[in-house]
Parts: sequence; structure tokens; C-alpha cells
Amino acid sequence: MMKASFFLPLLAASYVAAHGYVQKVTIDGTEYTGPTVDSGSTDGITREISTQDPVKGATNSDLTCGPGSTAGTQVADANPGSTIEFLWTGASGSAWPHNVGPMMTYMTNCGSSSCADYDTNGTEWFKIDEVGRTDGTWGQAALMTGTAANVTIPSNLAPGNYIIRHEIIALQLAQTEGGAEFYASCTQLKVGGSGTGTPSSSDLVQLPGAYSDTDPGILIDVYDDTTASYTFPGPAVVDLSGGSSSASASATQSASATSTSSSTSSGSTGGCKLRKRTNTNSTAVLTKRETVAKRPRHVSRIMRGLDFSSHRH
Ligand SMILES: *[C@@H]1O[C@H](CO)[C@@H](O)[C@H](O)[C@H]1NC(C)=O
Ligand SMILES: *[C@@H]1O[C@H](CO)[C@@H](O)[C@H](O)[C@H]1NC(C)=O
Ligand SMILES: *[C@@H]1O[C@H](CO)[C@@H](O)[C@H](O)[C@H]1NC(C)=O
Ligand SMILES: [Cu+2]
Repeated sequence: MMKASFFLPLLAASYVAAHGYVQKVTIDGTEYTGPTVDSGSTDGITREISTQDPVKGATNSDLTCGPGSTAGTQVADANPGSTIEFLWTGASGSAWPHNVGPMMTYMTNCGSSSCADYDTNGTEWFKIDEVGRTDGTWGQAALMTGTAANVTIPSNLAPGNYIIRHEIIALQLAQTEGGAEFYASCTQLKVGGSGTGTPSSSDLVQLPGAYSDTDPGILIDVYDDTTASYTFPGPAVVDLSGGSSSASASATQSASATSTSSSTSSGSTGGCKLRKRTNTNSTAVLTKRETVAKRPRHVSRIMRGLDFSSHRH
């Protein structure tokens, strides 16, 4: 990853408005497009967000499903082993602008009702995938060429209603506390099949809740040592392979929380640790519209060297 020592004001200015969102989700080849940013549309499987701007602060309530997220009226069918492609672009359709930082995928069980009616406030998530960097190149960088991020539904996941949450953390400003940019997107699924795997309580975290602004994977100078192993924030990737749905809900999982589902990953597994949830309130409140908490507008203009392709803002 090279760090240019010069500053390109025109380029930077033209990029200031470009962050992004999930424009399209493709499930086993079936495409689901939209809704677009701030369109007011709820006709889709992916929850609409109010702005393409990043969420700032690890405890921001918008971390759950993105800024001002609103539930969609649709759910998509998926199965254990399904491939889900998340195509991130700018709100205008331009390419995804960032290339440093992890991508992580979580799921939450919506219970017996459709995820279209599910309030995610306080819900508990388990991590199914994480992609870091290999030899100095982040998996996220592939998105800049219009490539989708691909995730596989765990092969033994029990059937049910689930939201799948794809998250990008852009770390180009993360050497300053609060500088990390969080992008999250929630897509509503109904998972079929005959899997038996359910997460154990120690796999479950709240979002926000699982991260801190001083986590080593969130407060980090990614240009310092570009080949250093990366410590992902949040819990370890869940291992559902041994799960039987009756026993695993309270089972204590032993040492090996390995990432069997992590197909595209990174080799940077060092330091992944399990985090206990901090709040056990998992009461599901069924409302259509998620509560919107306004966050302060992101006004940072720190220019600390301009990466060849990612903007600073
Ligand atoms: C995701 O899958 C699509 C379709 O097979 C492929 O074109 C794309 O390159 C994949 N993305 C990555 C990051 O490998
Ligand atoms: C749990 O959440 C429900 C619904 O939001 C709320 O009524 C209840 O007070 C919460 N309990 C705790 C312990 O936070
Ligand atoms: C989430 O629920 C908690 C507890 O019921 C409540 O205090 C909080 O305001 C809610 N947050 C949002 C964003 O709705
Ligand atoms: Cu951005």
C-alpha cells in the first residue's frame, strides 16, 4: 500500500461526497437492487439508509444497520451454504472509494416473525465472516473495481428468519480516536434447509456494544506497518459445525472458535478474541420503522497524506 507524500486538492474535493452503501445484494444468483440512499422506499430486502456518510463512533446507535435505517417490506429466501454478494458503491453509483480496513459479516435471528417487522435495537449478533488484509492488501480494496464482497451462509445454520449485516470499516483516518468510518448494511432473509447450528450465548454480541473506539483494530495506523497482522474488532467467527439446536443454545464452546465459514479471509487471525455481550436484553420489539438517532455530521477534514486511491475526509 503506498502512501503518496503529496496532496491533490482537486481530487480530494471531488471525492468528499463519495462514501457509499449496498446498492445490490445477489443471493445464489438472484439480484435484489435497492433501495437507494434516502429514497424513502421500503420496497426491498435491504434496509434503506438515510445517508451514504459513514457512522462515526463505535457506540453510535447507527452502527446497527447504518444511518437512520428503515426496515424493508421484503425478505429473500436463502439456504445454508448460499453465496451472498454485497455490491457496495457510492450513492450516485460510482465505485466504492475506500481500500483500507476490514469487512465483517454478522447475523441475528429475528425469531418467529418475518425480519421485515424486526426492530434490531438491542438484538444480538453472531459473526459469520471477516476479511482483513493479506500481504498488505485489504480484501476491501477489490470493491473499488466494482467487485462484490462475497459471503457464504454457514453450512449448518438452523433454518429461520435472519438479518445478515455486512459491515465495512474504513481505516484511512483511524490513527486518530474516532476517525474510523463504519458502514453497515442489513438485509432481511428467511433461511431454509435442515441445519442444526445455532450460536452459543458466548458468540452473541450487541452492535453497538461489541466495539470500542480504542480497540486495536479501530484505533490503528494502517500505514504504519502494512503487513502487520490485523486484530479484528468484535467476537470470533462462529463455529456452528457441531451445533445441535437443542443443546447449543446454552452450550459452552471450547477453545476452537475457528472460522470455518471464512472463505475469502486474510490470514490475519491473530488476536481475535471472544467478547462477552454487555447487555442481555434481547427482547424483540416488533415495529416497522427503526428509531432514528441523529448523529453529528461528520466534518473531519484531516489530511494526513493522500493514499493513491482513497480520499480523506
Ligand atoms: C464475488 O463473486 C462474484 C461472482 O462470482 C465475482 O465476480 C467476484 O469477483 C467475487 N468477489 C470477490 C472479492 O472475490
Ligand atoms: C428490555 O427491552 C424492553 C423492550 O425495549 C424494555 O421494555 C425493558 O425495559 C428492557 N429491559 C432491560 C433490563 O433493559
Ligand atoms: C433501544 O432500546 C433501549 C432500551 O429499551 C432504549 O433506551 C434506547 O433508546 C433504544 N434506542 C433506539 C435507537 O431506539
Ligand atoms: Cu467515504
